[in-house]
Amino acid sequence: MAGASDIEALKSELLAAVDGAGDEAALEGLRVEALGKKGKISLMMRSLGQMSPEERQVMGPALNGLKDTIGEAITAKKAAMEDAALDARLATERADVSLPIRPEPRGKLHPVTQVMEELAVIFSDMGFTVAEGPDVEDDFHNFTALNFPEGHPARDTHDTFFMKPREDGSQMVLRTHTSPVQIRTMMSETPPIRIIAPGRVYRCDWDQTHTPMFHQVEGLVIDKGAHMGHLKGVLMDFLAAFFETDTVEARFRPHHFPFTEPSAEMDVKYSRVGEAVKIGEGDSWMEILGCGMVHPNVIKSCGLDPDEYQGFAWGMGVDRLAMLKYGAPDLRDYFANDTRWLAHYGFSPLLQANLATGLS
Ligand code: 2U9
Repeated sequence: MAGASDIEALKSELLAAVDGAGDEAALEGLRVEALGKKGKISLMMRSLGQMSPEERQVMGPALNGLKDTIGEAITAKKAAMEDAALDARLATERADVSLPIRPEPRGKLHPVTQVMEELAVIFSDMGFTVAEGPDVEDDFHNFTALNFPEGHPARDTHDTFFMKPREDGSQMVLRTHTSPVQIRTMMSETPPIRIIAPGRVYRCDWDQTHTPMFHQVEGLVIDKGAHMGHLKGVLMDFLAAFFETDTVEARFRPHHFPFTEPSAEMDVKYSRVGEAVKIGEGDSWMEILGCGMVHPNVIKSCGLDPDEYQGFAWGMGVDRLAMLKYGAPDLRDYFANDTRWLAHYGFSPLLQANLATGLS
């Protein structure tokens, strides 16, 4: 029959075994061996029945105490094993968030993409939305609706790329300006309209300042009370934001476009700073964009009443804006796909243009 010394011996033996258990399976084996139905402690408990009441009074609590002690030791050892496993996993999976990202970013945004982003940010802030349309256009949207009469010499100044004639004799063109986008918007939406239309345009021309494909951004406002004062305000605010200056000095010279009446070219004062220019200082004037009030014939072509609605519009070259702001001097380099040029003149894709922390 088991005595107090047997209980002490079993306790030491089991505690040592729990302490030495190498993994959770060994621990589970120990639990069965000690506390299971046929375990050592259970067998000892069974012998309580053969004891005298006095012995039972001593041995009963002692055996229950042993059962609790071993149960607690197993639970504690199991928790320690789980903690150690978690610590080991965390050590192998640790990430140093202060390290620069890998692989190092190598791609750059093209200056034209950067300028397009900047334009969208500036004009969105003024309440404009960005509109897009197809590169291949029909004659109506590219010319007729914009008040270029058929056979009129103004069509020739656009150096148009014509597609193969279709069976009915009509010919699609590569759009020579983004103005067809505004035509489509005026025909499908109800004023007030405030949009910018950035995108690729095509003209058959190739030298240091002309490429057969280039980028334009045009803007259009159609509303009942729109006037030249609004046009001037929008353009002055745009130039100040884009060239990041408080002082824009501008003049409007009368000009002619078929789609606007009156029409003007806008010049700004500038000085040269290395390859780029500084707008708002200096003594020279530079033409920056064309603009005007939308011609009543254009408003009529889009199904709107020119006695009710008027509007203003402007257009400028995005590539030229990029050259002025960021200084890459030869337009042909913009489309040469030279990664050394892009590494020098490109922009980080991780730094998005915004008005709060700066455009570029
Ligand atoms: C609609 C009505 C009017 C868009 C305009 C200009 C003046 C202009 C040139 C600048 C340099 C093109 O890239 S460039 O060669 N554009 O001077 N564009 S007003 O006028 C519109 C457009 C659409 C319905």
